[in-house]
Amino acid sequence: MPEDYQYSVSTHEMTVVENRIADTAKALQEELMLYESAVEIMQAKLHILTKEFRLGEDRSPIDNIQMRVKSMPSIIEKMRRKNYPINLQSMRDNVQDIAGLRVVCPFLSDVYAVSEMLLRQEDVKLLRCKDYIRDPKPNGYRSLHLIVAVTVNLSDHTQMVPVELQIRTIAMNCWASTEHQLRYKKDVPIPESVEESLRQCAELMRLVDEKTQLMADKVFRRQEVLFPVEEDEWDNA
Ligand code: 0O2
Repeated sequence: MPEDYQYSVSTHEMTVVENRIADTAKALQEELMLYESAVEIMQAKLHILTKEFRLGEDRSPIDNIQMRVKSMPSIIEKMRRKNYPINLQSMRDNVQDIAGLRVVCPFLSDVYAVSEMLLRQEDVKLLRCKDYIRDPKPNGYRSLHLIVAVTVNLSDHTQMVPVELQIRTIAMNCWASTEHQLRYKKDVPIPESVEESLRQCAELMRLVDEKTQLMADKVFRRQEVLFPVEEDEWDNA
């Protein structure tokens, strides 16, 4: 084979590979843009609810919101861990927590109230619900997980994009953040004594949630009793 022919074949091959890499990078960028948009839409929905509550009730069922789009290395790590094929379609089909929001609520009742308010919205469809509050993980983890599909309107079409919502109380968030810190290296197991202490802390947090809920019930009911006029008016109407 003449030398320059060999060279031109390999250049062609290089161009094919380069084009393929460029196409994949563009497709990934477009895909991640969809997840970023979905997070922004959900964030806007939660901000609207917060503002509405602050105007009407002086208190919001949402204390704070954190959000993120999973990084590419973290998506690939999850697909490897779960033995999913590593490609774009597999990512779309199997990884539903690329877009994620964590909603922290003051009281337990707020967790379910926020969940109901979001699921009532027409452009939010529930795909999956995992209630780790009613059914905590063996290590003590508690949180309400919803996978919802949110409508993203693009220039020429509409797409439903999955978003994971973790809705939890301040106490549940405190436990999960601490546990996450202690488990700073996922592949290194923590001692059984620490696991046990974490389970005990989770139980303490459950009691905190119970007690704070009781206080909230008393305080908010007391406010209703302090201003009974409107209620009487309604009763007599
Ligand atoms: P990151 O960086 O927080 O996103 P599935 O998604 O259903 O296929 P998975 O991943 O087991 O499978 O779902 P699961 O159990 O509902 O939990 C997903 C997320 O919940 C985790 O995301 C954590 O954010 C949180 N989580 C679940 N269990 C625990 C726990 O024991 N401790 C703490 N601190 N958080 C937990 P990632 O992907 O692990 O990481």
